[in-house]
Amino acid sequence: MTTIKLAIQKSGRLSEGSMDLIRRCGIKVKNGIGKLKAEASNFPIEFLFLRDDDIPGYVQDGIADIGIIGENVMVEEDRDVTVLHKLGFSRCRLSIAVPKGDQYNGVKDLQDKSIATSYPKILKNYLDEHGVVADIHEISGSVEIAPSIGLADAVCDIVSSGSTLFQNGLKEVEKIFYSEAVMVGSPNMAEEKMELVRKLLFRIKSLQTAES
Ligand code: PRT
Ligand code: ZN
Repeated sequence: MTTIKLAIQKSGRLSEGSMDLIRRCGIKVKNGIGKLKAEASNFPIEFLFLRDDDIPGYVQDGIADIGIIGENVMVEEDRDVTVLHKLGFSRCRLSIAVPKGDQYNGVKDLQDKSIATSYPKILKNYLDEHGVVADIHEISGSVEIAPSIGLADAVCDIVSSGSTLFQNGLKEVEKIFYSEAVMVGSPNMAEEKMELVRKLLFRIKSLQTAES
């Protein structure tokens, strides 16, 4: 029997929303969370629990058929995957922030500055579009402390409420990318699998219609 494999973030800001969506679709997950794999008792689907950054690659390579990730990760990873549906949770934005005492009049002020980020591709695209050349420092975590320890003049990081920036003495000056959770799929999925994916998407869309 055909089954589809759905890659979900193992633990983090997408995990709860992803599992909650599956449950609300009426899908019963057997042998629970915390493991690396799980199955459902009433839908031909298997779950793979992974780090979010690895999901686009797994979907591209067909290890998973579909996955749930933030659009920020999808664009940054730049793999051969297609967005099947926007899911409306884990909304956030990617923004540039500078120390709150700094003068800032516009994106041109970033010329020749150093900017710390975990999203070098999205940042570079944005700077290129605005004709600004800056020194992009790729770091994988704790981006917001970079200016206070002298590592960079500015940061480009995910913002939700804005309180992390505030606590680190930074002000948001450019909102460069808006993101929410999306379901992605491999562009060359077999038709029998696509049929199951359509069934799942139909349930998700019905939920969203009922809630709007
Ligand atoms: O371990 P793994 O690699 O799977 O997880 P991760 O640490 O890379 O990601 P995680 O769980 O932090 O976030 C997963 C996804 O959730 C992100 O890729 C975004 O699409 C989305 N998301 C939504 C967020 C936030 N909101 C968010 N607030 N991702 C990160 N943050 C962080 C941000 O990095 C910053 O440190 O929260 C802080 C800012 O929050 P505020 O509310 O203080 O502004
Ligand atoms: Zn990650």
